[in-house]
Amino acid sequence: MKKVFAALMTAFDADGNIDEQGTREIIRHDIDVEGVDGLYVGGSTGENFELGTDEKKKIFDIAWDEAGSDDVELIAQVGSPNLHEAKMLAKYVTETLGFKTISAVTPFYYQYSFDEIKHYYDEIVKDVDANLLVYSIPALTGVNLSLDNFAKLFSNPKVIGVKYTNPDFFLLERLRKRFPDKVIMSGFDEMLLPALALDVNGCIGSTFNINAKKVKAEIKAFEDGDIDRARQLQHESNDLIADLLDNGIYPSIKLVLQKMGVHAGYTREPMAHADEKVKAGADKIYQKYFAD
Ligand code: MN9
Repeated sequence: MKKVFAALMTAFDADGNIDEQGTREIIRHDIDVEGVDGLYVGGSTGENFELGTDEKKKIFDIAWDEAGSDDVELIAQVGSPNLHEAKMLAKYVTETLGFKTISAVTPFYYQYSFDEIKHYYDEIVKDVDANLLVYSIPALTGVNLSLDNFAKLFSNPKVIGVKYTNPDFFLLERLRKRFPDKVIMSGFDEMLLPALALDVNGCIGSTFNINAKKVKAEIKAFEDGDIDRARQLQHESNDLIADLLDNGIYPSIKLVLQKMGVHAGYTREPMAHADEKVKAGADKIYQKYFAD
């Protein structure tokens, strides 16, 4: 069966410090209640690009300590435009901790040439015994990789695939056909069904922190050939996702988790804390989709 990974959230206290206990509770909820197959640690959903290096390490420490011996796969996102940091974190998660798979966002902010991007990936994997998934999210990074760019990145055997957070399904189809053995993980939860039709290997997403059971049912329906059922489940998930996006996705997922008894804490500034309107919106979402 295709794998479902939660893009792990980070719980922060009201001052923006990492709330270790809350983050552990999110991990336990994802594994024990949602039944995810894996966790993607240190991604956008973990507010990773708001963190300092020691804080990034702390998140990896918490995830490894809490879930390292669980029957789930763990992926550590180590990338950023700070290549020295990315290389150090790659070593840290694989050697000090025991992550087998790492991922790195395409370097952003400066408009790096493709050769610079290729060099970045080769450097990150060079001295570590780990496989890497490119994290491609053009809407947030501005970095668009072409099919030939992917071919060059994938020519490094340690670069085993991509977390594909991109609505370009023509490129997704071309990638799948040209690289049947590479791992392609779908990154837009609301587009899972068309991605399944193009034979992705699984999915990684923020909303799977609260909605993984329905997503697993959708994947099962798809694999059983019951496309009507799979489409119905995607419609239901997308009603939820549309409401979450409308109310502010990260604070809303955290507030829904809170309602589920998980101390998911606050988002970190500059991401705004939930005000009364957002809290009321999240209450409504919880009542509509999760209260029984
Ligand atoms: O990890 C997530 N991407 C971002 C992937 O949050 C930037 C997705 O799960 C989206 O949050 C989700 C809603 O658009 O698909």
